[in-house]
Amino acid sequence: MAPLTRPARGFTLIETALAIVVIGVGVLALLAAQVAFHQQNRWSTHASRAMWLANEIREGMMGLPRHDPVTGRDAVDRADPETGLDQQTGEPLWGPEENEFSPQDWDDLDDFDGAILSGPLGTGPMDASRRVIAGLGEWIQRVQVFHVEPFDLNQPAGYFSTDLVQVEVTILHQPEGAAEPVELTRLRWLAP
Ligand SMILES: [Ca+2]
Ligand SMILES: [Ca+2]
Repeated sequence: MAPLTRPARGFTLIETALAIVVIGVGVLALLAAQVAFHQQNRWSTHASRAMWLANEIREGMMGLPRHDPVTGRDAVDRADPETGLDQQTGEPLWGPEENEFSPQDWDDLDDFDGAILSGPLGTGPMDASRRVIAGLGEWIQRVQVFHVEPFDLNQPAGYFSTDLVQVEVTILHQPEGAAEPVELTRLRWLAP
């Protein structure tokens, strides 16, 4: 009598198809997880770089006086609080003085107001010693300096109308080809 042996049997078409589906789903899930990981990683790299760039400005402004070392407190009495212009001559009293052309010349807090240190334009971003940082052409630092009300630090006050000066640095990122920059972080502090 012939031994009872089961005939050799391969995988059916359905089994093979099922296996392919199961493996396929697994691979897709792995790929999706990897993409999510890279996005998360890129976001946290961007977030920490943005905070670093904001802090470079903060460090660079440390120790600056509220009034220009040459013109002193003259502006306090002469300025129109609405416009920041000299009430008699119409000259601007807020911002860089007339002989201050580049960030290296800025020597008081309001000289930084309105500064846009832009990688795409080649004027930034700037480090604490006011040099353009190489290789960060997609980054922009925007600086605003303004007086605030003593009883509400979120409330901007007229030019030279209070003793409290607030600085706000906004960091934007604009990848090559993007139409608009995206704001990544904002750092605000009261000048000491
Ligand atoms: Ca100034
Ligand atoms: Ca100045």
